[in-house]
Amino acid sequence: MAEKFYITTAIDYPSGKPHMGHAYEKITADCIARWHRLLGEEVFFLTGTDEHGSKIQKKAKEAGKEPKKFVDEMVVFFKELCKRLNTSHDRFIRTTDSDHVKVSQGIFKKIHDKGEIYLGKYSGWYCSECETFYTERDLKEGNCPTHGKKAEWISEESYFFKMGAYTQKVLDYLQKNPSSVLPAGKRMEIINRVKEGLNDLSVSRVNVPWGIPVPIDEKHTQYVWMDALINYVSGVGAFPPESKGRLRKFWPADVHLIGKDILWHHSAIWFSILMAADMPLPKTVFVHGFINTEAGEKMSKSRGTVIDPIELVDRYGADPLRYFLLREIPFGQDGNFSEESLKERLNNELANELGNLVNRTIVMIEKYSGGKIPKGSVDKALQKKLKLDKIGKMMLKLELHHALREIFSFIAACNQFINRKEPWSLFQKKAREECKKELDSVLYSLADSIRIISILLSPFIPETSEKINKQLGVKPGLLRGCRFGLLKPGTKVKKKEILFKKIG
Ligand code: ME8
Repeated sequence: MAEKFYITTAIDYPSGKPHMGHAYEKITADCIARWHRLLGEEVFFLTGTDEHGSKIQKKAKEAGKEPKKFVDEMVVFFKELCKRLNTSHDRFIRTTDSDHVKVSQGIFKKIHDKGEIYLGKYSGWYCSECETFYTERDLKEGNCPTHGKKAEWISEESYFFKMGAYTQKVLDYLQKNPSSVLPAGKRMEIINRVKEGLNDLSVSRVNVPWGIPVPIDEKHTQYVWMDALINYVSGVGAFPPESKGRLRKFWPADVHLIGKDILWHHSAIWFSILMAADMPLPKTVFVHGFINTEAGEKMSKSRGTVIDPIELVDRYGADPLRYFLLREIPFGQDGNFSEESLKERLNNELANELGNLVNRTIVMIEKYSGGKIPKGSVDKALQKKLKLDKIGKMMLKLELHHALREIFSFIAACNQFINRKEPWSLFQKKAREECKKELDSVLYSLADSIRIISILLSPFIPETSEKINKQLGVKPGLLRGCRFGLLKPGTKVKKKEILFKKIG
């Protein structure tokens, strides 16, 4: 039976249009999901939107709309983003979906019925931008430590989750499981915070009507994180005991992919909730870095440095944007976005290295072999240049940028192979049997290598991979097809338009 792999992104606040951070998270998650499909695993990839809570309620009011109408309109942009980026998600969940509401209430009730939720009064600070409670000590001159916006004072009746009681359990779990939070530095960061102790968490609001009603007291709505985090369970199935196959098969998640600002919510809070609900914990919470401006600053609406990812796709195409983000930014670290660097990588790496290799090879097969892949054997020295094991290990360690660099070194090796073998000279001398044989083997080596390159690149730049397959006349392959010599001689190649147009 195929192994399963379940990956999620954070679900985005549809409070404004999607930004580069949203695009980056979806692209990286999609690349990982596609890699695991290549491994032959059964993959479930979940993304979506986080639609309740005071932040959305405020934005809807500012827009003069009912919250549901507001999110219905905004979600269109997020779905459009996924489509334009070519993400292969299995479900786009909205926290207003009725199955999610049911599951979210089910988990709340289960924890309550176990005696882990009690009624009390919350008095403290709250930032509606990140929907997070803060103590006086957390704030920076009265402002949210993450957003710098003024925190508001809240004093109201609230249900509390006894999160304080989970301090030691969460700490033990983090310490015993090196892969629970990655990269390692982020795990240490969270261990140190949890060591300071967890407080009981306010999990309901009486003054935020735009939320899921608390199942045991409809005056209250569920705290938006107590609703949003549960999407990872509802998105892949339903809450036990109703759940049939899917939840049982896919839970726990293999990877929750998130940005660094929400690590606390995904480790301290989420781990405690799951422990209270008697559910297994995710295998890895992977924290990616932030995309900053060219100058290394946070993208900001007021400074006009926010870039619309859909506009970038319009200008350059999805694959160049995907390639740039996956190659340029070491996965797990912050990175800067620069359109100039994107253009450089598009012109030099995608057009000159990859595009040229494919184009030259197809043209030569047409000219020197009547458009059909000749019979030949793959050059042994060239085969050795492909470090398949290394690439596989890098991908499992989520070193996406290293894996992509390694695939491109093989592309460079193929280009060097053409220059060294000079198929055009061999063609001139084709009357000599050994030259004809050598020419056939060079062409076969190149075509077979490109077939393998196309498989390896399919998680990174899927549209390009499809185009290469069409030109080579082959079907999409799996990782086990990355063995040399599998390309069928006689296959007809089809020259199409070049893969990447250079941009001035
Ligand atoms: O936090 N670069 O939603 P969100 C990279 N609804 N990633 C970034 C980024 C940037 N500049 N800015 C934000 C939320 N992100 C909650 C999540 S999950 C149950 C609920 C990342 O729309 C951010 O870290 O503010 C998060 O992982 C994702 O984008 C959505 O952020």
